[in-house]
Amino acid sequence: MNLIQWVDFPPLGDERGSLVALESGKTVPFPIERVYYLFGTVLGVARGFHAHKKLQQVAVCVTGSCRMVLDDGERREEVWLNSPTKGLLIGNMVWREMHDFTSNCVLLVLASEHYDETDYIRNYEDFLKGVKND
Ligand code: T46
Repeated sequence: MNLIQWVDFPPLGDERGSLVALESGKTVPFPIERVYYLFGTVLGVARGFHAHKKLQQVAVCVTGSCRMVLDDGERREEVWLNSPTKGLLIGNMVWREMHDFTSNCVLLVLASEHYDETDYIRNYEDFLKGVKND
């Protein structure tokens, strides 16, 4: 399976502008239990640096851009999130880092579970051990 998996959000546009609908289990491939967004990010400051044991997410930059690094313990790839019509699917047991946020970036994240700090793996060595035991 590809490490980088995009989810397309077709814009429903007309002469007034564009609209994107995000539907649980349809445009988004899991039931959405939580939505959060990152904004007011500080230039030069990176975020993330963790993996999740169970959580699946789709991240979409609704405005601005950032660079997302994904790492499954064997492969490390990076992509730019810079379109409100393209979401990045981030599976469980994938290390993620977010870099180079533009000052206007709003990163919307759709999550398959409620917030649970015990689902986070925040140490890279622990993540690699977890991947091997999976
Ligand atoms: C992820 C990337 C893309 C909550 O209380 N509830 C929440 O739903 C979330 C997401 C965070 N928090 C608290 C936990 C921390 O005290 O908000 C604070 C900042 O969270 P964190 O340092 O984990 O933020 P990021 O930007 O490093 O990571 C976040 C998500 O936590 C993570 O799941 O995949 O965005």
